[in-house]
Amino acid sequence: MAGHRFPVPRFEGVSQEQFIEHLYPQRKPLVLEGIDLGACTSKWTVDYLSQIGGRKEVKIHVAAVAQMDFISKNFVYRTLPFDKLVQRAAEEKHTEFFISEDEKYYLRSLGEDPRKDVADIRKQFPLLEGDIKFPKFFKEEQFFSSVFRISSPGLQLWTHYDVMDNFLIQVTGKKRVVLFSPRDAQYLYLSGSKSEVLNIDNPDLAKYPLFSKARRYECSLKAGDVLFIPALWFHNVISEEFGVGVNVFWKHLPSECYDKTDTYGNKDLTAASRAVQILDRALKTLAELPEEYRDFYARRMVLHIQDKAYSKNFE
Ligand SMILES: O=C(O)CCC(=O)C(=O)O
Repeated sequence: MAGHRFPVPRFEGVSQEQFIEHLYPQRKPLVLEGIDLGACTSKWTVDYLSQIGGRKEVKIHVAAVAQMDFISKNFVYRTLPFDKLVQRAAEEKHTEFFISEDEKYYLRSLGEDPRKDVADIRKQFPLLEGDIKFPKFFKEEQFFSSVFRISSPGLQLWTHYDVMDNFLIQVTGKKRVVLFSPRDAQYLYLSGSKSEVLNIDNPDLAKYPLFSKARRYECSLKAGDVLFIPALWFHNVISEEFGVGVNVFWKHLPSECYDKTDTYGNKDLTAASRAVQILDRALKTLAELPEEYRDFYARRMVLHIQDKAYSKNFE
């Protein structure tokens, strides 16, 4: 595939000061190695998680294929006790299954009432809390959520962005993450916060010709690695092995900028949603014009937006 590829830089033994003063302000993805994450990286085996994590019911994504697609919804939601989910996600073939014996599982843990509560594994899995330390690279009051990410081997999660800053902690297993800059959104064929291009390694360029222009940042995560994913950076995740991850979202901006009904960390900022609604109204108004005039004023509006709202500071 054509297009630019960049490795995500890796940093070993970074201090709180180095991260906050030098790395964080660049707002680019990076992998932190050697962060003290507690005992989870050695303790969280399938047996241990099944015993200590308990039998709490969790809602999971189940698919017959490895490449999960949120737009066409090629998966179903099911519930399983946490211990069963861990056991099934760790096996390649299942004797008990919902769709097929080689179905894939994905857990993105939720709050007690997902419509109202954000996920915090310390609350939903209190017996595991003592095993994991989150990187202390943001203030406690900025914390938003902590989420279990447990996936079957081979599972690929669709490309999407979130609106909060994020540490993706790889606790066990290997994962490949491909990221795209928010500045390349125009090449990603977006439907809401998700990209329509599922097969990022072998994309259908007849259908998605602009995708080859997207700059691709790539890293492999192993147990103990922490990937910093700045808000709005698109990410696509492939679990190369059964793996357990935890991601921590935190608020980079003042709390009032975020949508108060957002429990996932992926609803657009309130000012962005308002701007989009106003644009939709402007488009309805433009539709009152004959085609030749609509086209002319639409082009002028695009130029006006570029002039007034695009940042001059990004490469
Ligand atoms: O690691 C995963 O399974 C997905 C991670 C992710 O999408 C996130 O941290 O926002």
